[in-house]
Amino acid sequence: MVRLTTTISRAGRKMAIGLGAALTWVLCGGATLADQPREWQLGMQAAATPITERIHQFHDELLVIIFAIALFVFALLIIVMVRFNARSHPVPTRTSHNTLIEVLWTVIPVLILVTIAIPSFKLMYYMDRVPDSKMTVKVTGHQWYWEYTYPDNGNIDFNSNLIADKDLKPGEPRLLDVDNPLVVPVHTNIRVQVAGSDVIHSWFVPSFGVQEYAVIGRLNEAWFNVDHAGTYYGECNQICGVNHAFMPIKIVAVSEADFQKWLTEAKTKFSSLDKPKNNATQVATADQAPAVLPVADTSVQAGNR
Ligand SMILES: [Cu+2]
Repeated sequence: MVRLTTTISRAGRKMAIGLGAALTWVLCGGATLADQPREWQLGMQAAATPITERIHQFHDELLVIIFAIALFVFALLIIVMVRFNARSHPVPTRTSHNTLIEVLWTVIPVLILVTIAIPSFKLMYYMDRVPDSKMTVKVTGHQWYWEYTYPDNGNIDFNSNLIADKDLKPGEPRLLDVDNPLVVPVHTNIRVQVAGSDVIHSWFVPSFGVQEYAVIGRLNEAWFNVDHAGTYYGECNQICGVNHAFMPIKIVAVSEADFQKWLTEAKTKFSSLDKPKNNATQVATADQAPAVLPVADTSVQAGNR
C-alpha cells in the first residue's frame, strides 16, 4: 500500500512538473514568439495592440460563459438519464406545460445574450472609431499582392510581394515573408484605409486585431497602435483567386526615430504616386496567373486551386 502511494505520488509529481513546464512554455513562448503562427501553437497569437488585448479578454470571458452553459446542460442530461430512464421511472409523466420553466428557459438565455452583447458592442465601437490618428496608411489589395501608400508622408507608394521559396534567406518564414514590408512607428495611432482594385481581398493581421475587407470602389477603415517594436505577419483571408495563399502581410514596427530614417530612405527607394509605379510590370492579369505564381512547388499550387 505504501509502495503504491509512493508510486502514485511520484507519478503525480512527474505530471505536475510536466504540466508546469508546458504552462511555462505556453506563457513565455507565447509572449515572445507572438508575431506569427508557430508549429503546434496553442491559443492565439499574442496581442500587439490594445484592440487585440480587448479581443482576447472578450474571448476569455466568453469561454467562461460557454463552459458554464456546457456544464449545466451536461448535468441536466445526466440527471435525465439517471432519474427518468425506463427502469427507474417506468410510468412516464404526462406533463406537457410548465409556465415557470418555460418563462425561465426563455428569459435566462435572453439575459445571457444581453450580457454577451454589451461588451461585444463596446468592443466593436472601440475597433471601429479611429482615435486621434497621427498618420494614415492606405492598403490596396491586388491579385495577388498588397500595395501600401503613405498619403501624409510624401505619398510613398510601393508593392509588397511574396518572397518565393527558392529566394528565402534563413529565418524568413515561408509563405509569409515579403520583399517590401509595411513599416510603421510604435506607440502611434495609425489609421488604415483598405481598398481593392480587382476582387475582394481581406487585410488580416491577427496580432493587431485588424481584419478589413478590401472592396473595389469602397474605402474601409481600421486602426492600430503597436505596443512594441517587432515583425508581425498576416495574410489575405478572403478567397480571392488562384494565388490567394501567396499574398502575405508583413509589418515591421519600429521606433519613431527609426521610422523617420526609413521614410527618408523610402522616399528615394520607391517612386511617389505621381510617377509611374516602381514595379508596374508585376501587375498580373488573370490569364498570366500561372506565370506569376511565386511558389516553385507545383504540388502546393495544385492543392490551392
Ligand atoms: Cu487576396
